[in-house]
Amino acid sequence: MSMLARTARARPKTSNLDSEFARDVIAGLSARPKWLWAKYFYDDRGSELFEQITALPEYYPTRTELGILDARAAEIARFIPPGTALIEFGSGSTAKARIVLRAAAVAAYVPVDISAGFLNSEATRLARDLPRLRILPVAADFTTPFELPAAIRTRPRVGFFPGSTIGNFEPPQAAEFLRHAARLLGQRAHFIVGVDLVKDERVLEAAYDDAAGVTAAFNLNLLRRINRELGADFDLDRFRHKALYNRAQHRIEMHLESLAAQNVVLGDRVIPFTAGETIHTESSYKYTVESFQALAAQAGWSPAAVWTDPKGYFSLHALRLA
Ligand code: AVJ
Repeated sequence: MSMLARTARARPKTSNLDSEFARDVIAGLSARPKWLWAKYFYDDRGSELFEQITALPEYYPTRTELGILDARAAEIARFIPPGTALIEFGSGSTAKARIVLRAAAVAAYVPVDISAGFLNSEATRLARDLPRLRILPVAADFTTPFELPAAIRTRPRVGFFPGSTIGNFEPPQAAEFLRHAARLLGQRAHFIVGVDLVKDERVLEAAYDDAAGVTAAFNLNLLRRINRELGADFDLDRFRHKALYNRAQHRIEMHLESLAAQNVVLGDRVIPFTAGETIHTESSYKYTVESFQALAAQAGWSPAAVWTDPKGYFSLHALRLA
């Protein structure tokens, strides 16, 4: 089966009000406080904006993690036996995987991403650069159960989950995800996970509220997506991006704040906002090396190695099943 056929088939249609996207949006906007799933940021435009975020001077995670991967590629490769299938959760851009693919004897690369368009263009670029690598993209929401391609059934498996995307889960859901990943990857698997670390609040808040306004555009794009795909009438000029560090919960929160009392129409519903009311659109949890290892242990994963950068901003964990 061709890559395009596979992704086209797995891509859910979200243009009607019975879709899962519609149901999640209606449920979130009917709740108090209002909230939306961060995974819905990543339509094609959102994925592009996120790529721009990763290049911002304030957004340290991507370049810090790339630095760790570069410096430690040989050590990381020791956890990747010859013939491995490398399964990347929420792959986005393949920049990080490329470092691993260059250093280790990976036979098959399975990028899993919710954004089918972005997934396919990245897979096509990678295939051009690494013609001998078997690339098996899976367009799926990795937060819900999905199947691995049958072609990798007999291969050793290593999971790859960089970017601190695990920080988007509430800690109990992060543990549940790690348990699912253990089941999916199986018995002798390793898991390489990138985790952003607790640090100075000013550094954290700047990373999520950049001077150029790219993060603001990324956050507001969610309302644009709801307008386009669900026919809502959010006025993007009457909401603003807000980012704050919640010290008690070790998390950055992103919100969209209503600048006025207003009603938004979505299908047959009217969603009222008071002035200053917010929609909580993302949590990005920060861990210490120890607090993350404790979380992973709850899901059956033991620490095999951990690497950090000189400033202690970011951590990369190699886990194995105990
Ligand atoms: C892709 C979830 C790791 O939390 O840092 C970046 C997303 N949101 N700027 C993060 C994000 C705002 C990012 N993750």
